[in-house]
Amino acid sequence: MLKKILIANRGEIAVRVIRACQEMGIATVAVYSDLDRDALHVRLADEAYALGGTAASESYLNTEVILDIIERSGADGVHPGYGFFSENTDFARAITERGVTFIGPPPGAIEVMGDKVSSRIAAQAAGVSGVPGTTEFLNDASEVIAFGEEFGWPIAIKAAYGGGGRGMRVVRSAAEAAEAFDSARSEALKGFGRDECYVERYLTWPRHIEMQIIADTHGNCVWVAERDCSAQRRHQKLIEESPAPSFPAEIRQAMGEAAVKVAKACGYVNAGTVEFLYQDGEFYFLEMNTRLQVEHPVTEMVSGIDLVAEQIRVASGLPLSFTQDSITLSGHAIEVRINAENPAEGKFLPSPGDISTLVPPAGFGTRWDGGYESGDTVSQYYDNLVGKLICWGEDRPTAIARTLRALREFRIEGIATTIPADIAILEHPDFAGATHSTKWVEDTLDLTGVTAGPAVSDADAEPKVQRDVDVEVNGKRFSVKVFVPQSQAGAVVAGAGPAAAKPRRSGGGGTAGAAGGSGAVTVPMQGTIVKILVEIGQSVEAGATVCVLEAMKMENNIAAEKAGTVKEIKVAAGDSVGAGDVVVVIE
Ligand code: MV4
Repeated sequence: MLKKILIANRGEIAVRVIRACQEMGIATVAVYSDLDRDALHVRLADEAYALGGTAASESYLNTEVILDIIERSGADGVHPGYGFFSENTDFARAITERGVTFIGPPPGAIEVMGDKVSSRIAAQAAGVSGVPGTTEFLNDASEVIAFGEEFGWPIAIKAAYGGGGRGMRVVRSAAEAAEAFDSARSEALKGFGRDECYVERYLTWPRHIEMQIIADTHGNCVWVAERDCSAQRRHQKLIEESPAPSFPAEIRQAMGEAAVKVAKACGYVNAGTVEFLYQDGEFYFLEMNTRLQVEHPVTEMVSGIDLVAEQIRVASGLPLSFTQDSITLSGHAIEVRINAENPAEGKFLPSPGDISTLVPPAGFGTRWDGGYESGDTVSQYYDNLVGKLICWGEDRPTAIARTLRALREFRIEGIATTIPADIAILEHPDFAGATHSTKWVEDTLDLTGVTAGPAVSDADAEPKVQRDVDVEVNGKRFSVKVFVPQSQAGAVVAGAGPAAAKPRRSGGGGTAGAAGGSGAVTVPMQGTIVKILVEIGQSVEAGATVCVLEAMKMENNIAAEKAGTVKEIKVAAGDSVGAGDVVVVIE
């Protein structure tokens, strides 16, 4: 059994792994960035080492520093959590080359499943089909039309090297094929650097169901239970549950066996998840996640299996502590992700800040996997997941009622959270009736009446002033209110001149700011610069995009508000920026 485990992560998953280690008598080593010096995971670990740096790229993704801390701490195992290095083969190899155990799958399995095309081919070879479609890359729109005529409309054009739905285009008739094919390819090229696309039948109202599997080094590979993750928004999961509602036992058995086939096909070891789309009694392979997932607790609550403890056992060379036949599933579990986002008017704007009060709910069947306590700060530099509330009941209605009670009991102040939106989802008859699909939150649920939770008391921070800003998100223009620290209030914000000077059309969607702006182009919200689209000396028109900002989990085009010549570029791709920061200066 491993003796000392370094957790190469932060937040709630780091806390989760530390707890499992402590219950197993394994020493724990935490790592922390400058901002996380006093974080909960640091407070709970036996030892803690500074990574230095603030942004993830400087700290939790700094391979060299982590490898050095592994050496200095004498850790004999590393748990990557999820995100960060959890699916990075170079990181896994660098660790195992040093004789230290990577608590996860073999690098080869990560590689096969990390690429959508190879994972589809591997699954197909194992007898597990994806949605009917082509495995060859498309050459021109005529092939799209031929496929649609043969398999029926609508169809989906997908980026072979894409993910998260980006680059996906739905084509409803031959007339739409050419334009859809071109835009899918150009978005794929822009987003992923590769424009290869393929085509599938489009499932109009699918459920997103994933199967938890775990395999040891003694030839045992089992499926544990499925999770329904259909309550999503822009490919971000909000609520997950197990078992999947209205899911026949024979489908569960067939999906479980299919997931095991896929795992065995790539020589999988440790915990993993095989994702499927489910519609009209049929399921189709979507992709495999070669890591422990955020939503693993719902599986633990219905099976009684501690998946992290099993991961550590498997990594230590021990067999699974259970067999396929010994697994018994009981009751119903629901997980709600509590994010530091303001769901008001359905906008889900990031809401980092100091948590003045955090008192999680408790009681029968109520679990809180949190990464923060009262007095901690949610930073704009990391994922804004505060924690997960997981509730168990002997049946789904009870689990829903318990989750609603717990959400209403939850006390969290100082930041806005997604709790009001979670309550709206759980109260909705479509959710209770399990008639929702992956499109329901965005296409059907009406969140306009939803407001942020208890008053966000932000007394300590610098007073903020409201700025009206027009931003472009995925090609669509939004008018948003941003609250920037008073000291930055004078900054001119891209796409919106000084609030006072800007006549706003009713219903938002204002035009770019006054041409007479200072020429300092700034960003309206915190985020990370993805790419710079101009050069020093280049002439730009008013409204031209000068850079792309990743924020709110999407790419936002930051536009010049006046024509001129680029005089100064103050940022580079990968830089983190805060609301109001100047990124480009135009003369
Ligand atoms: C689909 C689909 C319907 N039909 N493929 C979106 C992200 C990517 N992982 C696959 N996705 C989808 N592929 C066909 N042929 C619907 C989706 C989809 C989706 C899938 C899973 C979870 C959430 C989703 C949200 C929107 C669309």
